[in-house]
Amino acid sequence: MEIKVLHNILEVNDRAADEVRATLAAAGVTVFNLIGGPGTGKTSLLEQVIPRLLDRRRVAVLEGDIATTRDAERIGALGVPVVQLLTGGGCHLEAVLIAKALEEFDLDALDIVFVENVGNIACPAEFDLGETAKVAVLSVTEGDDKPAKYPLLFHEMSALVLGKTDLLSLTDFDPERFERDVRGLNPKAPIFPLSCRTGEGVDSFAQWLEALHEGREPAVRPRADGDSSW
Ligand SMILES: Nc1nc2c(ncn2[C@@H]2O[C@H](COP(=O)(O)OP(=O)(O)OP(=O)(O)O)[C@@H](O)[C@H]2O)c(=O)[nH]1
Ligand SMILES: [Mg+2]
Repeated sequence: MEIKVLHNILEVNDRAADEVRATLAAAGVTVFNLIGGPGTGKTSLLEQVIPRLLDRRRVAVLEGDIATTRDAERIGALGVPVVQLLTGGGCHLEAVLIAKALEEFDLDALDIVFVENVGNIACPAEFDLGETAKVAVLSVTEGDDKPAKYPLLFHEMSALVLGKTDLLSLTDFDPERFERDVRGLNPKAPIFPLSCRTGEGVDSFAQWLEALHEGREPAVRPRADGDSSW
């Protein structure tokens, strides 16, 4: 008897991700997959960035959470289309769910879709969603050791947002050690220190998003000297 083997969940996911990628390419839509632990400031970042894009770009959001529609309500208040994806316990989003959710949007009427992944620094990095770029979202209050302890995300990311810089002086976060660890894992991805409380640093991240959408920036580029404002 021939036993059928489905090799692994990642293989199935990768096939769905390829289909998502093809659909997005045909529609000219750029997708940013925001990944970071619970409470690092992913939704706050979207609340800051989206208003900076809206006079030039048509934006929509897929909100991933285990439970509640709270983040989708926050994004809905910005006046952009949003779909809440509830995993019901799952710790990451998968491409099949993204494919289904994208059917809710008129992709020809969009430029940029943000995916806010489930708050988790480890599992979401393993799953290709067909996105244009993965963006790691960390904050200074989590500690500077997170890249070294959870390396996959930092290998996979095209950019890194380091949020809550307004709180830096209250923490023992060491920017030099952090950057050294990040560069050991990913020599090229730009790092954007910023604060969603003061707005400092948000403009340069928004400019990177647009440049990548327009093809002026590769998904991963070397960090320009003097980029850091911490
Ligand atoms: N001081 C300060 N607080 C911030 C900043 N960004 C976010 N916060 C706060 O951090 C908390 C979590 O922010 P969220 O944006 O909800 O975080 P999240 O990553 O979307 O959280 P989950 O979706 O639950 O994973 C909130 O109380 C925010 O007000 C910042 O730059 N500075
Ligand atoms: Mg959130």
